[in-house]
Amino acid sequence: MKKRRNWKSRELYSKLLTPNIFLVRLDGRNFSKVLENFEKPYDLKFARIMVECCKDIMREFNAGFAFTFSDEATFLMSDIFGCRLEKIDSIIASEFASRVSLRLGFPVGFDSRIIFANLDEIADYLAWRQDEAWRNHLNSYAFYTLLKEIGNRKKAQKMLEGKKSPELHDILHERGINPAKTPAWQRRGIILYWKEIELEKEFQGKIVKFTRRRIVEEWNPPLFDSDGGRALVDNIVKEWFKNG
Ligand SMILES: Nc1nc2c(ncn2[C@@H]2O[C@H](COP(=O)(O)OP(=O)(O)O)[C@@H](O)[C@H]2O)c(=O)[nH]1
Ligand SMILES: [Mg+2]
Repeated sequence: MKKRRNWKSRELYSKLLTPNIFLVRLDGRNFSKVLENFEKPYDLKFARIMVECCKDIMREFNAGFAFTFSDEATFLMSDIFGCRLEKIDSIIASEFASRVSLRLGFPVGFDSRIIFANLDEIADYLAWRQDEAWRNHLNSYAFYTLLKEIGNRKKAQKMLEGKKSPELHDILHERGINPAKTPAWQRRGIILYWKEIELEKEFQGKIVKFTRRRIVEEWNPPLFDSDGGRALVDNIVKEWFKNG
């Protein structure tokens, strides 16, 4: 048999490892095009699809939480696939993308990256993504409001170029839109996490108590930069460890 090069040794990245606990963030590829025919700036149907797919991933890989807005989702995970980075990135992205595709009814893709975070830094990471959700929200509402008014995408984009949050606020207020009154999930994102709930059922004539882990969907999360937000994140992490 012809001698082959040692191809196994060319799998140069297969030994890259993640830490034991890490965050994974997925982002939809080309979703400004993919969601062209969906409700703008926000489509509740699409947000529900993202939430359902996040729940699937949480169950499949016992993720500690999922935080999603727009076409992105972050998961807290520990020690899967021997912490092999290529495996984790590719499997989580493909498992998520296949589920979103099935629910949308056409094929879509997601990229994936690993983020190193200590447990006491997770609220800060989430606050960072929540800032992005808020910026997106102001931008999208301003863009679609101007587009409706002037009917020209390029002109609407031009009018928003270099505008900071207070100016975007003004554009919306002048047109009767209060960006602090839109649905909370559009401004703050949606967090999903595990909670142990007590249940009881009758067994051989007796009431038996037992606990079950359920995923809670929080469509109105606190600001992760607030005391309430940090306390929620602490609890989520504790609950995950208890059952991990
Ligand atoms: N119509 C619609 N579009 C959305 C919604 N959520 C996200 N998107 C689109 O998805 C894009 C996500 O941003 P980004 O990842 O930077 O863009 P991408 O590179 O095209 O995926 C947004 O700019 C929107 O165009 C939604 O609920 N409705
Ligand atoms: Mg995207």
